[in-house]
Amino acid sequence: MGDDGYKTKLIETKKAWARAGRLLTGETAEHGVDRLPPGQRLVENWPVLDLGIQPDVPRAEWRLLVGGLVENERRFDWDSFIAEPQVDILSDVHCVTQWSRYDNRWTGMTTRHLAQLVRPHADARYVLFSSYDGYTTNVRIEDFLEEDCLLAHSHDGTPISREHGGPVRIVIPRYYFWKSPKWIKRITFSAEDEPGFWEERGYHNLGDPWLEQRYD
Ligand SMILES: Nc1nc2c(c(=O)[nH]1)N[C@H]1C(S)=C(S)[C@@H](COP(=O)(O)O)O[C@H]1N2
Ligand SMILES: [Mo]
Repeated sequence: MGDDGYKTKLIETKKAWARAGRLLTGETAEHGVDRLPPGQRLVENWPVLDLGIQPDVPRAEWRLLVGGLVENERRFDWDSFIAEPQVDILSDVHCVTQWSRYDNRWTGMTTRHLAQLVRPHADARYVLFSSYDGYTTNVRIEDFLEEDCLLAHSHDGTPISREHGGPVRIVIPRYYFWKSPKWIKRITFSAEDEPGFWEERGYHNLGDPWLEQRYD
């Protein structure tokens, strides 16, 4: 996919940062020791980052297809999604553009519950995401199945707004926030890894903020 129609200037700036290795402090922090990862600053507000497209997907029209290397492909609409067990999970957000936001309370279905429903094959090693704005990203299956990962529909007790990725977004707290796709449309379990939008544009394939894995 090209960058046509996206917020081209921002994308060019972020690609240039990746090339220059900007924002790397050279420090490392051990996960869980310091709460703020190296090179990050704490914010109280919640910045919006996207490609300049914020798809308007009403709950009634939202569909999510979960497939690929699974025993039971599933297609969710809002009612079937919300009928599954719901949990609240508190986590911190770390964006590669250097802001972090503590104590976000997300409500939704855990990725572990989803995996129980679809039953990924043993050779599924990666999880690939695609969204209603055309955004894509990728994680390893073991990271997707960490116990704090979920498909979230609410944040701090209110439905996730359109700008923040409602009706449903993925939350994968241990990585930079670009690994948490908004407006989720499709989840594919795969034997092969496939770099997503930012991974193809100079960003790290994993994106662990504690190791400052900002750029490739
Ligand atoms: N579908 C989609 N998901 C996305 C993005 C995007 O452009 N489209 N941007 C990513 C990036 S770079 C960040 S930092 C976070 C921003 O989420 P927020 O706008 O809710 O803060 O969403 C991530 N998920
Ligand atoms: Mo980001």
